[in-house]
Amino acid sequence: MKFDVLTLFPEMFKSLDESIIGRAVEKGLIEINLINIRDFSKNKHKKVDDTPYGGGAGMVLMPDVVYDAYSSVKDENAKVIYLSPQGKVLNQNKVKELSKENHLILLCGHYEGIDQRVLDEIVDEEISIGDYVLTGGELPAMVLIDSVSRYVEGVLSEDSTKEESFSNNLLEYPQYTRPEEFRGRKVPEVLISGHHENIKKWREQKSLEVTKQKRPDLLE
Ligand code: 4FD
Repeated sequence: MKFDVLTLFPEMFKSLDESIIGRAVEKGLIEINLINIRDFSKNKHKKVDDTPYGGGAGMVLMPDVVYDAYSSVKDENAKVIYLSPQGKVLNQNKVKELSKENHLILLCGHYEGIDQRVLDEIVDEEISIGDYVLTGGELPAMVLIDSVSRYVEGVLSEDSTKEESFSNNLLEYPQYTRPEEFRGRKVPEVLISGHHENIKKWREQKSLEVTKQKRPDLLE
């Protein structure tokens, strides 16, 4: 899976060098290519934005600069995603669907906005990571890269995406490790019993219980 990220702040993506995503990049399972939109400014001062037609506060990213950044990576088979609070809210089903793509181009906007004409020209899908506003689309792009990469073959161990939260519309059962007693709290007896069938039943029961208590909306 290849991710091309169009951003004014490529340095923000350094956190993806860590842990599981960092390892997936090293192993060549995913590729994260950062494109600094500013590199495509035609201006000697590297200007990328201008005042909005019609007046008002703030600045607007100029369409030609964004289009040239896009042109440097575009490919017929790529899907272009614009991260914005106006997009469809991301969920695990959408994540799974996106993981079947080979090439995603992620466009990170800003509070200042991007000229609508270049959005109309290049964007295939507008996605939001939740109903709140951030200073930029970079954190949402990282959320998308992380969540999608988990479904790329080889990134996680064999069955770790099979039993996790949301995979069956239920939350995960609680986990325990040593010691058997911590501050007076004991590990549930059944988990120590070694009775695999009872353990399975207990975990299913707990999954349902936890979901009812924390996220009843998932059961509706
Ligand atoms: N909820 C999200 C995405 C981006 C963002 C921006 C238009 C603001 C929240 C386009 C307005 C981008 C989200 C940048 N905030 N801020 O996914």
